[in-house]
Amino acid sequence: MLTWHSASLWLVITTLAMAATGSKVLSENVDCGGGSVVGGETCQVPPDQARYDHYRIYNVQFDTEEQIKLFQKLEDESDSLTFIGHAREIGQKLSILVAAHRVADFADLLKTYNIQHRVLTYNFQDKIDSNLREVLPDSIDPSKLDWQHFFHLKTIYAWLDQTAEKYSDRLTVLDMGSSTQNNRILGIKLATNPNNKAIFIEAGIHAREWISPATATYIINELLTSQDAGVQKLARDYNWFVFPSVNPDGYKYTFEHDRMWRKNRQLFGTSRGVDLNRNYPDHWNSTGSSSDPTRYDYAGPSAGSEVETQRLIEFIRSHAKKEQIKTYIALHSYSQMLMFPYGHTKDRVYNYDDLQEFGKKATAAIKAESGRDYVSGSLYETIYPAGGGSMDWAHAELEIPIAYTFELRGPPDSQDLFILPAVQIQPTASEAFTAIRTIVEAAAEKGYYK
Ligand code: 0X9
Ligand code: ZN
Repeated sequence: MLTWHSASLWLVITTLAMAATGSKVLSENVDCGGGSVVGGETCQVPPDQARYDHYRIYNVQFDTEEQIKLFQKLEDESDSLTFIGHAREIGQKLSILVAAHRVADFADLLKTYNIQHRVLTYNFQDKIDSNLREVLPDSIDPSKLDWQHFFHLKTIYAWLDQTAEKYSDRLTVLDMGSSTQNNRILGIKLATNPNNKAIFIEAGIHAREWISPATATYIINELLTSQDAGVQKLARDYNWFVFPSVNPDGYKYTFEHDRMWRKNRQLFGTSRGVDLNRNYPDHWNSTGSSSDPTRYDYAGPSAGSEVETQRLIEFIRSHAKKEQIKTYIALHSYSQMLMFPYGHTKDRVYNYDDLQEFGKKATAAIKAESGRDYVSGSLYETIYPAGGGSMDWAHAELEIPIAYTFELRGPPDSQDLFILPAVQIQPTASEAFTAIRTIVEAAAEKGYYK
């Protein structure tokens, strides 16, 4: 008879052997969660998926310096609290995803230090479950791609191919190369006139921000099919480069294993991932990023260390001048913001006044269209200091004068964080496109595309 000790030793040995050979866990002798070990076909191996059952979202407000210091320390020392932003100033509100096993302890802390707060969500897994029901299977025909559902990378890429075939006079699929895990980084070029100035749109650098790739495909579709004379003019007068998923490994991982994954999937010993929006060679690792691979904002071992960063840098370097790229747009979520450089300092870019003016016009256009409030300003002033971002790099190194980063829906006190319900895809993408159109038209008036 096996004793408890020898049984667990057996488990350790088999597990190690399986890990070493990379073999799959077998369906026999598996504890399926009911506590009893069953064998054979009656028991399914649970999928390797992160779960967020009974995780809560708290929205806290800081009224004293002491509270701010306390929460800065808390963010540093805890990996079971996911801060959406950092504790920085009095009056600031901040959302924090609290792991189920920390709820009591966290609630006690709020009480002890008299911190104003609201619970936005009691069971974050519910939000994820409904969101996953809004994904169409990766086996669907790409012609079924719409803006009422979310789509796997495979479907998005098949849709790019199919659309390029349909509009072969204007549209070509471009390949930046492969990611860390050998997924392609595909995008499109929409061009009607080689002399046009060009606009570059980067989406999906943060894996969990699914509204970003969805907005990218929406924009491509609008530019091709809209009956609006203004949109048709935009498609005619400018050439467009749109890359819906510049972090394809991360995007796939959010569908298969962890809906909340943000970084790429590069391996660093026991943990994975570089925040690709901290990895660019512009004030790299100077502020608002981490040198610790376990953190969500890990800047990487060196500037431009990541394959995905290198592919994008090479692409922009070789196309910016030749294709006259004058506008760089990075799509993120959430918080409803429209931001321009710099990210690393409160110093102002040479065209600060223009970027501020176009940003204000764009947010007013969003307000008029949907009633949504977006805040605009320099990145440093609007969200938080952050160095090594793609937009700052494009503006600084390649002198692309019009550069913006969007934080799309939901609002700063969203109950779902990055898990935007699919009914919001169409209106979110539409208002983002309206904002881009407003920026481009305003910049054209000021002579930026001469
Ligand atoms: O932290 C980020 O990278 C962005 N926010 S998000 O919640 N989408 O992760 C803010 C943009 C920082 N960007 C640059 N410094 N360019
Ligand atoms: Zn982001």
